[in-house]
Amino acid sequence: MNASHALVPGIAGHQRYPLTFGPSPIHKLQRLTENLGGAQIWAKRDDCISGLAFGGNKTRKLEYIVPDILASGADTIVSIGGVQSNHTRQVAATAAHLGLKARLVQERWVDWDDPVNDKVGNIELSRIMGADVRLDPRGFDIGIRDSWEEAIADVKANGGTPYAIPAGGSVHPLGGLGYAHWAQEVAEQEQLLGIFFDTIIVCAVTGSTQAGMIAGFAALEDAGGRPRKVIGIDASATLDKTIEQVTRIANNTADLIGLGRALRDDEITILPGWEGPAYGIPDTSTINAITSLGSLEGVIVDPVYEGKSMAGLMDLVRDGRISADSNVLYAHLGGQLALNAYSSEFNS
Ligand code: 5PA
Repeated sequence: MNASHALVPGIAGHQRYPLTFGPSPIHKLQRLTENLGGAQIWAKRDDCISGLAFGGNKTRKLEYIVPDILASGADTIVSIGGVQSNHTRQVAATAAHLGLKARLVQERWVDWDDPVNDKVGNIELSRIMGADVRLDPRGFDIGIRDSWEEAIADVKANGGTPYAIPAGGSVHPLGGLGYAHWAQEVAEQEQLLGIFFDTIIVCAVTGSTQAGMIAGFAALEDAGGRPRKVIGIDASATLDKTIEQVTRIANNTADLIGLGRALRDDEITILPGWEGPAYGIPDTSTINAITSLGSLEGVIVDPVYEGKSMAGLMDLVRDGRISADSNVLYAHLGGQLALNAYSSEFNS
């Protein structure tokens, strides 16, 4: 497959409003590769993708949602996440960039009593960017939330015109397109680097990141590309819901890009084992992954998402479940700002 064939058919038919600098960089994690002694490990850095409040995976998803926001004539984007949601921070940045208001519901998704949890990191930045941030005591669930529907109704009742984006942008009809585009970007970068990544590792919670990748890579494969595995690492600790949501969004995204078939079961892989005791709570494997990657590479991952997917990658490479002749691409999706609320984990 040459570069001109490295296209996800159908993605070009969807409008994209640029919020990113361009393709996110891919680089080798050489010292981690040597340390684990197996597969070759590379990272694609969506944490370095944008100048809008540190970017991350939601910025890429929002690129395909913004045209619809602008067409709707809305004046207020309404969205939801946990107290330290990366998604709501990226919605706040996008709203500021577009000159719109943001109304953010921050639920108590994590039982985490760090005294600065609702003051620093993501939530601090959302406040700086002028979002209307509302704390809500309700707990974690990746589905549609009453608190979010109440916020939408409240904006309307106060004369505003809301545009609603669900948690993680995932259940939004266009939520998977950003990562279908990511698949195309990977194929183009592979041509430049002269490498083929047979295994992708990605953190999964609300699902549209992995779902978009699955749809995008299926389209590349159907267009004659080599098969590869997209391994989701669950960080929701509600695995069945995440599998169901990834499957639904992957099929919806496949329709949007004209795949012309349903996705097969073997195209959807989400592994448990590194989610820790609950969503948002790290365990020893999470903390070890964070400190190992930090000390080996100077690359930072967070305790809610990327530390868990990195812990999964490390174990899968170490124990040979990912074979030593593999080229692995770790999708770094951002999220480091939440570390500000987890300093107690790194005091020694
Ligand atoms: C998030 C999500 P998905 O929700 O698309 O599966 O992505 C998981 C994920 N890595 C992985 C980072 C850094 C993330 O922020 N974050 C949510 C948020 O509110 O921030 C949607 C849960």
